[in-house]
Amino acid sequence: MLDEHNNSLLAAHKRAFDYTSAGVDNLNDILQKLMDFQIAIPSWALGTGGTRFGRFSGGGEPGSIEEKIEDVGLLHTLNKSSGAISLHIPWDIPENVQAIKTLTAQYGLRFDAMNSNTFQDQPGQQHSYKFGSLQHVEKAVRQQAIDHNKEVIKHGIVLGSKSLTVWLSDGSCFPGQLNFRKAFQRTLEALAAIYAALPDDWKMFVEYKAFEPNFYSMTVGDWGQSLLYANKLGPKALTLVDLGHHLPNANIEQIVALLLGEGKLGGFHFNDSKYGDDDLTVGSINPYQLFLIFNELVEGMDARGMDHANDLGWMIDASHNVKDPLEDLLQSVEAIKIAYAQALLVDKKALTAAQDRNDTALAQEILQQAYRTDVRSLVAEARLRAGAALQPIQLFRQQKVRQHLIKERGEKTVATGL
Ligand code: LRH
Ligand code: MN
Repeated sequence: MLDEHNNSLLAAHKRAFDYTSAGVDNLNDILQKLMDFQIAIPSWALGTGGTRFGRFSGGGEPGSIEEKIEDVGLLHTLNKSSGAISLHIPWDIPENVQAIKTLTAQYGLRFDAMNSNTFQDQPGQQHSYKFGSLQHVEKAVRQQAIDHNKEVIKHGIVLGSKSLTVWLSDGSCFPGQLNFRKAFQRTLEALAAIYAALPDDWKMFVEYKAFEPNFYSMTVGDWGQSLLYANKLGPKALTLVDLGHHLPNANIEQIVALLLGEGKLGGFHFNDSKYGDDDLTVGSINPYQLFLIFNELVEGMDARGMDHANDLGWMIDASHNVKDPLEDLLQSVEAIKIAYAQALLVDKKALTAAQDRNDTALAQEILQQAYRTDVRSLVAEARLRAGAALQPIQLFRQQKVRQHLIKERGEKTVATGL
């Protein structure tokens, strides 16, 4: 199917690729970097998401962790760019670990960061997280949350994961509800207990968020607070930037540059948003911001001699209310690859020279020359050389994959997650 699809599109692709690649100096280096760049797919975003106002299921959703791995395997077969799955506990507790590892390996996938969940009360849970988890005024609640995170690490160790993402919904909804200083201190001590349980070769990502589900303060509310925790915890603790977790008009590319400069940037949850934590398709609202973020990433990683593909955590964190979840994820991966390719085209020497001469207009010309270059054929060529589809969504639709999934799984299957 892939070969038939690619052969039918090859002539048009070659024309576009020959045109765009003609102007590119380090072409093979860029294509290799694009082929190596893998983005982890969230296990909680393979079904239809919803809001408090409603959820409209699309059918054929994965009803088990096995089916979730199959769906990520399908994405990876189509774009050879989704080579990892990020699990959320307890939404995805692997019953038969060996079978799960074998299935995952069959699709050429690995397990990226494990995600803990102390933002929901599980059936039969002794203590409620209504007023927080690691920040909670009661030691027993904090201990319960610490134990849960240790459980998540254990699950990750047997699966071969090498990192834990801690996102805390902890905070307050009203002035006076919380003593910020004590909440910070309790959270730090609890994170330190979790940090102590990390194997030597693991990382802990501290994910910050400006608001929701608390609407007055969040106890890990912005990049500064996340950096504070990560610095106080130790070298295995790093910050995690979820693009949707900022206040309106925040300059995320500057935050990324500074965290990278400090050697404390751990990774990303890619998505897009216009208002709040909308978890929309990557690059669907503000693709220029995504390009500017990758421009800072390439510049900052090269300045530190970092390996683009492996030295940071590249993950999607999105929710699909109106699109087919798999098409939405294919579009998100494509948008990330396009932004990365454009950033690799920036003439860094010329930009630095313009900056050193305060030639602001020229600096913008150099930056937008790269942003306004249509790099889709470079990204497609990287897929072709990796044995994937030139046009993944086209092939997904041509092969009526969703219809097949509905026939196999039915209309009503619901995937665990948000
Ligand atoms: C919180 C968040 C976090 C996940 C959750 C599914 O908004 O971004 O990363 O645990 O979404
Ligand atoms: Mn996130």
